[in-house]
Amino acid sequence: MQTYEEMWRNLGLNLDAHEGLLKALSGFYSSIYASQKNRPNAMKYFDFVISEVHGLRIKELQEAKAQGKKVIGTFCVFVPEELILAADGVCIGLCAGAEAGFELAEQYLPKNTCGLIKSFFGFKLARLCPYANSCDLVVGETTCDGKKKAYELFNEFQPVHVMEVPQTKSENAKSLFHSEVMRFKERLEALTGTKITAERLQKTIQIVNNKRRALNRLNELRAAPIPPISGLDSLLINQIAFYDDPVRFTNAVNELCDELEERIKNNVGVARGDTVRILMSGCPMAIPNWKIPAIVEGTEAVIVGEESCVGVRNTRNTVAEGCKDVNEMLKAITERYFQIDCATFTPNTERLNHIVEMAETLKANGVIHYAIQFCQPYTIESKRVEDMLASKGIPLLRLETDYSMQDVEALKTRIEAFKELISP
Ligand code: BJ8
Repeated sequence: MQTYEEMWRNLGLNLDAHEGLLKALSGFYSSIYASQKNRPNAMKYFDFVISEVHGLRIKELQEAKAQGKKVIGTFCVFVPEELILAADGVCIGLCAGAEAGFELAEQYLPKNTCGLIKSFFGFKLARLCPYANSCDLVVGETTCDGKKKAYELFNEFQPVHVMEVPQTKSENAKSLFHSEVMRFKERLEALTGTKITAERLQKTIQIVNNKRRALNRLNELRAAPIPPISGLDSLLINQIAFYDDPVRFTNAVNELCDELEERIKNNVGVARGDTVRILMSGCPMAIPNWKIPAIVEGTEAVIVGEESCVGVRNTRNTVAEGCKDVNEMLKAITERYFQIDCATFTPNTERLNHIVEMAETLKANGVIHYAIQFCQPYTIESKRVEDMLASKGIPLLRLETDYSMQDVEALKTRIEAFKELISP
């Protein structure tokens, strides 16, 4: 622990506040995760990774930096990880899911800003995040208004490269995004001094595709009649995907899936076959945002899927492999990323269809739509989700909440009532 303290001090963290945060995180984690029954053995790896979330992984980042590598932080799944790795960078997803630092953040941002934005801002200002402080570059994007305006202010504290992400799926918009992918490539090459060659990019496309394939494999196994893994554990794995070493992580997920396949064969799982199955849909849940899943699974229902950027929205499409040169690869990257059905796009019909498809494949009894309070894109789009699901006879509960624990009892009551309503 001594070595980590030194490292945290060198990273400029507020050691007292940081210690408080780690204590709270570890208490929250054990109360939610340790009480789960019949977890797969292979979850031990992910438990270990989370126990070292600000320790070993940060040490690895410092070692990578000492070898001349650059650490690049991202806030959105529109930022191509393949390019960062091909430029010999380390890619870290930075979104934060806790309200620590909100008061400081509110000196810069309106109170009624979504928690995700206030959280990344607050963590930086309160000097709590060793990931943000390890970054040589932070990549923002013009998705929602809150984020794009917050990056202008964030740039005062850390260099930010903003990628322009369009708001429609037209051909013009795709060309714009393609030019942004190329501009990002150039920025990365200038920062790292490493040329992104066809050989390098081909390899990193495979690395990231393999990570997505492993996560998709995990998600598909959750369609089994007896769910082999909880929603809480699956969410944790999807959260860790953003900051762990991608090759090591992929191996760990595949090992877990081997175990889950055995469980399915032997009718072993985390719940009985008649348990209420819920699909979660909506805003991303960054660590340690486990509030809703903990309440849902605390009612003895099981979450069988996440239609979210910390979930299937981030994994379901892969980049075409087998391209001959860098230009073709950049086009393939553009095609893949442009399929992401974020609510900041209009219209966003693909997402509505995809939610129905997921609910049917995973045999969900109902869908819970989750929006972070003050997130306009997802809160407004939830009406269209509701209408679409109603037309297919799939029940939906719309929830809007923040990162505080004040509404836990009220949420519990609503979720329990929904569960009763959809019980088979
Ligand atoms: S691709 S979902 S990661 S933008 S919750 S900050 S939208 S006000 S996170 Fe997202 Fe990329 Fe889209 Fe995914 Fe704004 Fe809403 Fe806050 Fe949000």
